[in-house]
This record gives sequence, structure tokens and C-alpha cells, in this order.
Amino acid sequence: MLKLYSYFRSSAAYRVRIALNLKGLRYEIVPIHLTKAGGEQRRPEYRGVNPQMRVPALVSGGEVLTQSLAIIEYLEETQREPPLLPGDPVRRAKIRAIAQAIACDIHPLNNLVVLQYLKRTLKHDQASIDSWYAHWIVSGFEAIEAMIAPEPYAFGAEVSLADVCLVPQVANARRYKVPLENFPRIVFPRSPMRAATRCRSRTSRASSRPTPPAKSLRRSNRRGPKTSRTRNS
Ligand SMILES: N[C@@H](CCC(=O)N[C@@H](CS)C(=O)NCC(=O)O)C(=O)O
Repeated sequence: MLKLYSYFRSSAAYRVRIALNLKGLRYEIVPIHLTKAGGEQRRPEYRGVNPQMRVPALVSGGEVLTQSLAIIEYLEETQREPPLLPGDPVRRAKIRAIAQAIACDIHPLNNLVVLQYLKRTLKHDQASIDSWYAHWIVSGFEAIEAMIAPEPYAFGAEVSLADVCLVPQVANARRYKVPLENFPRIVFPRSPMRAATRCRSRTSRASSRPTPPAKSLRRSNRRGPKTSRTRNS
């Protein structure tokens, strides 16, 4: 079975959970708590899994794969149905552009290590950090708003890699109370987006959504309670 090192609040891991569930793949989650006890991602055991000390990491056939977009493209190549990238190269490039606008341009500026550096090293207060966080989402979303045309998904009638990346980024924006009323296209496809957000593995019925892990260290696709105060991306 596939094994996903994941943190419930990680939007990068959330992308992979959505892709796994859309494709109906069975997987076991190994929770890596990013803030508890200095961050489990920094422990030597996990550093051995992913030297970047970040989630997600996917173990498939004994190989460790990292970087959410690389993992999703691997899943796309090994489990084509349902496709997250269309056959047409132009549409594929446009979908990848949205995925990269989120994963390469917005998210890295709001990642946990960045927020911790702003707080602990540069001594910014929480209000400035929240403003930083909102700024990069808003400027990124302004561009993305002009690049998609929900019909009802970001690029047509079928869910794509763009939606797989948009859903977690919108969830982050909502968690930080970033105003989204100027982004009707991004938030427009409410029911289909919700469907993608909540999509469950056909085999395991695991939810992709950010739910904290159960008390046990290791769980296999079980849902936990709903809230936590920890802030990160
Ligand atoms: N580009 C990477 C980003 C991975 C990443 O930064 N994950 C965050 C959580 S969303 C993380 O593990 N952060 C650990 C830390 O900041 O210490 C990907 O797409 O997988």
C-alpha cells in the first residue's frame, strides 16, 4: 500500500491527498506534526525519509517520492484515471501554470519556516505576519483569477491539477481570513470544489480535508476532530 507522510494542515500534503482520493488509491497516512516538539519533520528519522524535512513524502514500491507536484505527476503517470491533465498540450501547460503559480510562487512565501523566521528571527508581530500572509495570497489570486474560467472546474467540466492545487490554497486563505470576495472565479465553483475538497478514496473512504490526526502516532485513513490553533501552511 502507498504510504503518505502528511500533516493535516499542510496544503502541499492536501494536494496529494486530493489526487490520491480522486484516483481511488489506497494509502496509509503517517502523520508528521510540523509544530509539536519543535517539529517532527526535523527529527533524524524523518530527515532520513525526506532530507528537505518537509511534507508530503510518498512511499511507493519502496521508493520515497517528494515534492507534491512531482508526486501528483507520478500518480498521473501510474494511475491515469481519472486524468488530472488533459491530452491537449496547450491546456496542459495552462493547468500546470496555475499549479505552479500556487506551489512555486504563493505557497513558498507563506510556508511555516518562512512564518517562523518572520516571527522568531525578525520579531514581527502576528498582525504583520497575517498581513504578509494575506498579501501573497491576494496578489497571487489576482493573477489566477484572470487565468481561469470555471466551467465549473478551473479548466472545464473535469477536475484538473489546477483544482487540486486551488482547493488547499483557498482553504489556507479562509483559515487566515483572507477576504476572497474579489475572486469570484476562484471561489465560484462551490459545489464542484467542495466535491474535490471532500473527495474520498473509493476504496478507503479517507477524506482529503485537513483533519488532525487521531491520538495514535500512525493511522490509516481515519478522520479526527476538526479544529486546532496551530498556524502554518
Ligand atoms: N514545494 C513543496 C513544499 C513542501 C512544504 O514546504 N511543505 C510544508 C508544509 S505545507 C512543510 O513541510 N514545512 C515544514 C517546515 O516549514 O518546517 C511541495 O510542494 O511538496
